[in-house]
Amino acid sequence: MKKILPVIAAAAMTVSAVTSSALTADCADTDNGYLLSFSFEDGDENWEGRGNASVAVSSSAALTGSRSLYCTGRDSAWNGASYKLGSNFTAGTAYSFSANVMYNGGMDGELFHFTMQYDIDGEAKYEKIASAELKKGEWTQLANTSFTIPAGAENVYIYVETEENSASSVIPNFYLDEVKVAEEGVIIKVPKFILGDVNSDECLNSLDVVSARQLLTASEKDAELVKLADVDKSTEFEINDVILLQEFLFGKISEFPDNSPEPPPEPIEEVTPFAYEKNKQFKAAPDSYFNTCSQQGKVTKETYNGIRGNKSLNVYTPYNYDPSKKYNIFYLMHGGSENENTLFFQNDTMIQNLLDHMIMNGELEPLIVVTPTFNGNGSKAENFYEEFRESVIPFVEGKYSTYAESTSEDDIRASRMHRAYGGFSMGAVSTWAVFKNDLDLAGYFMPLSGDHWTNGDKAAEIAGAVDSGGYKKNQYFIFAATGSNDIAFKNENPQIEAMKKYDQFIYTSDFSEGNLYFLVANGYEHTWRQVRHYIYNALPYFFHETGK
Ligand code: FER
Repeated sequence: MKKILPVIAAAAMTVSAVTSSALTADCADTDNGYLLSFSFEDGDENWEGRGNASVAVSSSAALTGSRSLYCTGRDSAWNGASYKLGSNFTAGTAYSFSANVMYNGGMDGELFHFTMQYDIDGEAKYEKIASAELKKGEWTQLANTSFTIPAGAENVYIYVETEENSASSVIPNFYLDEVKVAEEGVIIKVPKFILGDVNSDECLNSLDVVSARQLLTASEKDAELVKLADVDKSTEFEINDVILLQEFLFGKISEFPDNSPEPPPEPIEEVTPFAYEKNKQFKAAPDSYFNTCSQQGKVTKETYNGIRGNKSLNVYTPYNYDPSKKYNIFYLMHGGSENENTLFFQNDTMIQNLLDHMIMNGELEPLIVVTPTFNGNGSKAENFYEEFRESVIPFVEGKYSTYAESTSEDDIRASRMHRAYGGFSMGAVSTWAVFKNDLDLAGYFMPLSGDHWTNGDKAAEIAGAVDSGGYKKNQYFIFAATGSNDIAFKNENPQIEAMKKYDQFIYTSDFSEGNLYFLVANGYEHTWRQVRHYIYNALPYFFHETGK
């Protein structure tokens, strides 16, 4: 239905009638008196991860504006994104609730729930506010205009989760945006982006001209309003946009000109090609590679204050490290009863010498290698992935030059094909946990002599992480290794065999064709003196795929 709107032009004060197709929006009121409204443009707004899940603001997807809340690391269907309602909400009263959800991983048709948790007489209860089956990649609203917070309820949370009895074995990551709560009966609409609707009432009229003029002179301009007011999409909001808006409302122009800037060219892929072997056989590094090299890199001890307190780590920068260049980065974790110094300062490691020789001889591109630690302050191999995400990557990559444009989570994600994680023994345990929980942060994994520690199905959990994140087979690579006499062989080998049965993995050391390989060195045991040779074999295979 077309609606004819009387329009008063702010400049000319002439009355005119407009019949443009852009004006079909229902101009009846939109109730903006929300009791709560979250759009996640400036932060997580006190939303929290539920269970083992984490939440973080992301610009990878948005229903409105440019950001949403991204929920990752879910181990169970009940894990999700959660918010505690304040004391201004009254038990026994009904309200209108709305949340918008989108996911990319796993199967289509996942059933999502918008749920309330509350205590009655100290006992936790759960009730669904709204549910819907989602299509992958499509934002869907979960809403209920009349949901009563039960009488006597305390500690009331609203949260988003997925169906416990889902047919899919995958527990997908998801995005959440535009969560609103209003008085009972209020129909909370899915916000629409209407160019020129500067006062966001889903209706184009002279009031928008008034709002646009106010915005023009405002000292601080809201970025979302500027997007609505920049009707020619020039990325600048200027007087010209206000004039265009008036001309449009007068019927002088029937559409806004599109002055969008040319999109920037696709970035050139910065990976070097590599002659992979399909069935790489173990080859020991020359003994001389562990002696001091004529072209030495540098090992720098750094201290940082992270989520598990004050800790230190070591950073290897290659010979002629140039902070104006970008470097691939490999995080390498020690084993049990070892520490961040093990890899560089022991006779049976001296990894810096190995790296120096490989780089000098052109077998390895110059890269940064970091040896953090899972010791201390409640940190352990199985939970290091949290500190890796929250503290270690931001600290190291804020200081050293990698492919991360900034230390924002989005920029770290965007550079994941230039980031690797590996480790020995308990360090391998940490590697599988990083694969499971931080697959959005790294593309290459090197578990050496160790398996995935879980009470669940090892291979299913690792394959499940791929689906949760919605990754393609050319976006994650595992080069595992151990020795035939290594005590961990009996643990790692069955896990790899089980993983081979999953569609997510194609077994080969040619990473242009597949993504999983297990190198076994004949007779080698559970010791760095031998294990360090696996790095010589595996590391050159990393960082040659774009993931595109
Ligand atoms: C394994 C993973 C980790 C393993 C041993 C470890 C024997 C670590 C042991 C330790 O540090 O004590 O698969 O197999």
